[in-house]
Amino acid sequence: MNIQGGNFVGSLIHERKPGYTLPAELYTSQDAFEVDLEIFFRRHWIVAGVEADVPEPGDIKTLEIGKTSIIIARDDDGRLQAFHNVCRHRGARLITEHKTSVGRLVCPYHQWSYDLDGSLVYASQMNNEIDRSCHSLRPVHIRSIAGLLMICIDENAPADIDDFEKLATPRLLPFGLAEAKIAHEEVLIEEGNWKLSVDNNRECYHCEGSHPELCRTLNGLDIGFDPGALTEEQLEEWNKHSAEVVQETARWEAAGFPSSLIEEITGRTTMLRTQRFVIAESGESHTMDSKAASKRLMGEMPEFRMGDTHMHTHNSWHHFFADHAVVSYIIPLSPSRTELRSLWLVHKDAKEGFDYDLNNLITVWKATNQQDADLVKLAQQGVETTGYVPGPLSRHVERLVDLNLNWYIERLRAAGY
Ligand code: 3BY
Ligand code: FES
Ligand code: FE
Repeated sequence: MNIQGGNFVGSLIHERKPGYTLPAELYTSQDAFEVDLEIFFRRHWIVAGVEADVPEPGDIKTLEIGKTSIIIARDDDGRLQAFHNVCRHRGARLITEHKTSVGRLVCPYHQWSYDLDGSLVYASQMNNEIDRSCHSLRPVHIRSIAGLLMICIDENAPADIDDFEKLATPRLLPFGLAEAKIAHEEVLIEEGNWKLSVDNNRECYHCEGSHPELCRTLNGLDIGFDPGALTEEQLEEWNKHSAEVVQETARWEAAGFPSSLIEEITGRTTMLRTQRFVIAESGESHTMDSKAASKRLMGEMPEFRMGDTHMHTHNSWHHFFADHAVVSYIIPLSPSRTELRSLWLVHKDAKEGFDYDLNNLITVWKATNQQDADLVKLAQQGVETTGYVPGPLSRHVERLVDLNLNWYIERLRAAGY
């Protein structure tokens, strides 16, 4: 255990009762924050964007994970690269913008220049003094899962990214994400611990009360609902919905699009949950009228009624439709602040104002994100007071919250806490 405050965190995770939310300090303390950053954002694979973030050679984007700054670049051969944003001379930060485009990475301090594959090509005045081949930018693991970018900062990246890739690729590939473009990008700072953002995302218990726009098209029963011992009325709704899900899943799968539930969480470092959901009404997209927002189909989508391919990892959640996709991922900023970045993707040739109306494209998820941010803030306000004690999770509608929190505890234990 090499992280400060590790023993305190260790005692907290032993206190957590399955079926309940976490002890307060796991959501509020600086110690838990440091441990979380190290374990879940440096040693785990995290979602870090999409290929469309860096579509052309020379395009770069940066990402801040605590004090660690990472550059993701597309090199001259079109390959994805990731490095520490730290010059190999005296350590200056190389790139200060979130996104930019460069021919080479030139350090602002003494102008050491690096190729987009990270190799040092020129060190003014010192070119003959040093072995340039020993001073490449320090690499970070990066992988594109059919267009979704995953990085791992730790040198010993978990190997189960291979399983993740095998499972996720057939789901994502038909959406042609690698050739999509970003139609809109939005950053929300949620005033809550990152785990409260994730807890909130793993249930639809709150949907009816908070998401009028999303509830037009998303059926909350799809979010890990467990029918267990329900009333007859609830059971009737569940049975009706399940029948439709079975029928549509069979139709999509017969057409060659895997759709049934994959829930690989417990026992994994790189978690994945995905399923193609049925969209209500016209069945096309998460828009106010449920119709496709973009006239251009994504990738190899054969038609608009292709449902909602929902996917989540421990730091992200995604919805892939036939006409567009919404990719959201979080990075913790402090114990009580979390950055949520959402990207709306459309086919690269889709033209704004002609193929899609931007406002129509983003209305549902823009509203949903803000509603969720408001809820996360309320939850953080509560857990920060002495009035908070861990509360019980419903086994019908909060099964995934419990599963996720169990996973969180399990990963910390696996790391020696
Ligand atoms: O759809 C999502 O990604 C999550 C799950 C339930 C509500 N929510 C916004
Ligand atoms: Fe980068 Fe000197 S610190 S060139
Ligand atoms: Fe929500």
